[in-house]
Amino acid sequence: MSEKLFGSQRAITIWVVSVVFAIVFPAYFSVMANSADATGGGASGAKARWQVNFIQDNLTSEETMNLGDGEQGDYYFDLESDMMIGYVEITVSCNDNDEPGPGPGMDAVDVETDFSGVSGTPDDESASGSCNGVAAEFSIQITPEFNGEGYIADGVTKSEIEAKWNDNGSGRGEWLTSVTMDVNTIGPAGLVGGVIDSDEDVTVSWRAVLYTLDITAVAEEL
Ligand SMILES: [Ca+2]
Ligand SMILES: [Ca+2]
Repeated sequence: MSEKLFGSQRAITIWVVSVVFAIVFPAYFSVMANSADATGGGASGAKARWQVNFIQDNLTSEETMNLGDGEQGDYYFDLESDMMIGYVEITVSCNDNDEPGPGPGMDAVDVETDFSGVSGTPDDESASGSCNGVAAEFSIQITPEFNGEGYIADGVTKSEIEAKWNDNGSGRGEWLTSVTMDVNTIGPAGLVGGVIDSDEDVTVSWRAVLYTLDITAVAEEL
């Protein structure tokens, strides 16, 4: 070390103080950061007030089959997504146009799902309904509590919000809906009844509600 650098007692004092600060401050902030992580449960930032929005997209598909009495139709929906999956809606609809209007002649369907080909294997659904519009309707939640509505989150970290809204990879794969047709007719059994009504068109439609997160800090109100 040259005499120029340590030319005076004051210069030495400044140098020593600088070294002390250089060592102490990073250590101090490191300890504070670790402490914040321990209480906040996440690596990114402090607890604050956030506006949480969901940027949404829909994936839809639809298939119609003509089914005779007792016939089963298998309807497949392949769902792949890079976005998070909020929920999936399945609607089964049919209209008995051979004997319109409610009554004993109205056709009906039994609906069963098989979600064994879907990641996370959601619980299967089943229902029966008349062919007078929507015969069966299911909504299968993939991200718990997701309904698409934005909200204000207070006193949490950003990473806590990101951890909450996650489909954990569920919902991808082959969604199978099986529909069995029950043709009814007011005509006498056999030939005449069969002439009046022997089948019906059944449409299954799917809507997958997808989302990405949009989180922005909100200034505290004074
Ligand atoms: Ca009918
Ligand atoms: Ca019919």
